Amino acid sequence: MKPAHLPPPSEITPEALYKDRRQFLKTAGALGSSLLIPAGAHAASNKPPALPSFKPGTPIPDESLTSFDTLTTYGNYYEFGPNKDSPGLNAHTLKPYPWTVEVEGEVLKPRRFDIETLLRLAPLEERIYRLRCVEGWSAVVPWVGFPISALINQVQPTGNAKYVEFWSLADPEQMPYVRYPTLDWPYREGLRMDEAMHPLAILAVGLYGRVLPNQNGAPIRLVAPWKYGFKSGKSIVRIRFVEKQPQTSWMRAAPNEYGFYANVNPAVSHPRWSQAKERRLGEFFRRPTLPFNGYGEQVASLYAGMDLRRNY
Ligand SMILES: Nc1nc2c(c(=O)[nH]1)N[C@H]1C(S)=C(S)[C@@H](COP(=O)(O)O)O[C@H]1N2
Ligand SMILES: [Mo]
Repeated sequence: MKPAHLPPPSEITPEALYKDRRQFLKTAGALGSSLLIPAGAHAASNKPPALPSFKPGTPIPDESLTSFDTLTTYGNYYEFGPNKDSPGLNAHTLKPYPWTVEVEGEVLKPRRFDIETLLRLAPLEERIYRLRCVEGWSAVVPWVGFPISALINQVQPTGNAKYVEFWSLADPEQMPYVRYPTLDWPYREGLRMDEAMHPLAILAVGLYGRVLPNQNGAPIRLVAPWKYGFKSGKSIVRIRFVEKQPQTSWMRAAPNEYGFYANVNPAVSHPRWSQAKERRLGEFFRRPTLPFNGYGEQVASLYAGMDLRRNY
């Protein structure tokens, strides 16, 4: 069913596609139409599914995308090692297909979703977001995903659901560094319910128009762009609704350095360095860090009346 003029996805360089937006849109449309299979006909497979078609994203004015090569060779995924190049070098042992996500806790309709279902739970959209790591580097990423609110609405949280926990996979067979106690595995993060329901918060299933590379959190990961990157857990296997603010892996590791909220805030220094500036991957000069990573207009109201120095 794949049009003959298209190379297999593994041979498409995402940046080449993006260089010619029109060709890219044609390609995305063609891939989408090859997916006109009856609903429910999918079978769990160990091969990456084709990414369903998606609505193209809106570029951020005056920002260029971080290259696909940079995004896949520099980052943090401590389950695969301690260095910035560890995820790119080691994450090939992750097996993202088949995959299921358990959604449970304070919900009326707990449910286990397989990844094929999640890929079609809601219309996919491209979201071009800034990503700011607490370490002082940043990127501009063309994610493909859907608002977490679409998943939350399906499971119907109870009135006791005040927070959402996101658990990453922790399998020493696939993730060599889970054998070391560098963090309290599984990697756990969380959002307050209203943060998770915010339209900017997405579950990403793709990057640069293709399924997520392993090192970026295949097959599904959180993206909350107004928070430091560590809030956005990769390779999510469990989403749990709870009443009390959950402990996170980073709060356990260093409570004075990493708080629950972790909103990007240039005015609050990390205990060991300033957060006033950041360096975009691939650039030389540092630029000022923006409050809420530049998304203040959309999200600041979530924190009205809160002391964001205390709630870091
Ligand atoms: N499971 C898991 N998720 C994780 C991490 C991790 O080590 N393990 N690192 C976080 C950090 S510190 C950052 S900055 C982002 C990086 O995402 P990227 O590599 O896709 O840019 O992933 C976050 N999600
Ligand atoms: Mo980070």
